[in-house]
Amino acid sequence: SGASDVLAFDLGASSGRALLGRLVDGKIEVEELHRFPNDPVQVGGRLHWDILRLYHEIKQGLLKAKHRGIALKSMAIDSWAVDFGFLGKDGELIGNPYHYRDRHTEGAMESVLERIPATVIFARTGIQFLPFNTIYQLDALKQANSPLLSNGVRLLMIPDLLRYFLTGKAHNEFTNATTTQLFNPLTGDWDVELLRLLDLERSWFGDVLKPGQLAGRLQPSVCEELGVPSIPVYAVAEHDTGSAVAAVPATEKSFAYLSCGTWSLMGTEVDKPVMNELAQKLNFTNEGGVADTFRLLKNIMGLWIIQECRREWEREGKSLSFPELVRMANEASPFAAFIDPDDELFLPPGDMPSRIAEYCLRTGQQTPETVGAIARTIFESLALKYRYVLELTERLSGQRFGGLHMVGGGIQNELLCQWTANAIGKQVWAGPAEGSAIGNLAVQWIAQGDFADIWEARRVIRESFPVKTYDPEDGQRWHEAYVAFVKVTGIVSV
Ligand code: ADP
Ligand code: LRH
Repeated sequence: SGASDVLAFDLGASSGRALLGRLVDGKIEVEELHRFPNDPVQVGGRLHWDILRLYHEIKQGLLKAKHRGIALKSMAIDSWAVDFGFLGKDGELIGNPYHYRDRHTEGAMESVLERIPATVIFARTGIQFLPFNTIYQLDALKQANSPLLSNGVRLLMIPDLLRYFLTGKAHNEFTNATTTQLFNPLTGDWDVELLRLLDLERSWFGDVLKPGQLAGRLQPSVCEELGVPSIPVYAVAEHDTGSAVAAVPATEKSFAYLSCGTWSLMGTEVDKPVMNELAQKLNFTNEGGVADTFRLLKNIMGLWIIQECRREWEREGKSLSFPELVRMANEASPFAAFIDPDDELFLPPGDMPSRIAEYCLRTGQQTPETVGAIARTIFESLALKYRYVLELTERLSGQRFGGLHMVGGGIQNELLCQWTANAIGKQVWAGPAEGSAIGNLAVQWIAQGDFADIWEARRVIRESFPVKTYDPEDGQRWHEAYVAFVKVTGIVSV
């Protein structure tokens, strides 16, 4: 066991995992100590986090480290953005947090935008308009007279909440705070004016920790229960996308990335948020990052669509692995149909094959019928949408990128990586797959002085994990496909 052993918990939509990180001879070694499901639970038509089970799994991860004789120096948690829980005045969690894919936010964004112009919200936050942002979830709760709001005294984002269970200390963390669309990156604080306009309590929101700040230590009751020492718990980039981008093994200061998991997040890292009219019009976001950077990026629906197809096929009795789906897609015929992955049809959980059929019908296309044809339509359409968003990123940032860094579990889909290179006509550099967890580890090491800064961390990540290069092929064919894709989907071409 080394002096540099740190533990990262990364709670993704496809699973949660505990990754042990260790520095050996100037390189990072990782080991997955624990992996566990993170399935939302539907109750009475509402979709919830299974938050206490996740807390239980975090404790299991700590126990596994203990049983392996590992003396952890610290730990940290990251997860997806926008979701939150409320503490009551007794300091206890009120209810199970809602999952952002719950339908209770339907119409909430439109309703808020009738009261507050989009330009005002964007000028104060720089955050893209997504119907499930915390701001709209809160407004939906407000309109429904939710007891959460009448009894809640403190709002904690999911990693804030789990960190609170571990340490007894309630803080908000910066990267996640920005995703609420209630945080002002120009003042570096919660936006009191937006809170006032929406009649939300300023006192729900606490002091904001930056990634790398010490958040607390395991509290006595936890140490006693598990029989472990009181290790430090750090605030890292607790927004998983923030951690994923921290782990991009870039050498150049200005680079394009695609964090490829349940969501596809594509953009570039900037020193200052880009909050002009064009950014708002293209619905780009400026999420807080590590080392005082921002992520100028756009959400793309991502592999969620194939995940949900797979779930549907499973319900029908067809059990298919991701590698099988990739193989079947490869055998199907090319460019048979296109979808816009970001059509709102695909946001809620449900029967995706039927929704794809519905989309094709609506747009006058032949419906892909077989599993392979459906999977191919999804992967090709994602690759084509990546080209679109990469071009927007270049236009907005005034940069030309030599290639695209891909991180996240989706890079195990080599067909998607190759098609992405083909669609964008540039090299793709894929790795590491556990981007978020590795970014989480890296920020802990920066905090402890093992790395001087994020750039040293990125260099070590590059030297520690394989990065696979994909050269673009079939340029002409993919360009023709792009033209067809733009026409069918009706997305405005740049
Ligand atoms: P998240 O962190 O959002 O839960 P991940 O980054 O773990 O997601 O990525 C999960 C996705 O990666 C899956 O939806 C799947 O599409 C893809 N994936 C994972 N493993 C493989 C594999 N062996 N082959 C192809 N695709 C894979
Ligand atoms: C990716 C992610 C993304 C958010 C979404 C809710 O996991 O955090 O950055 O927009 O989930």
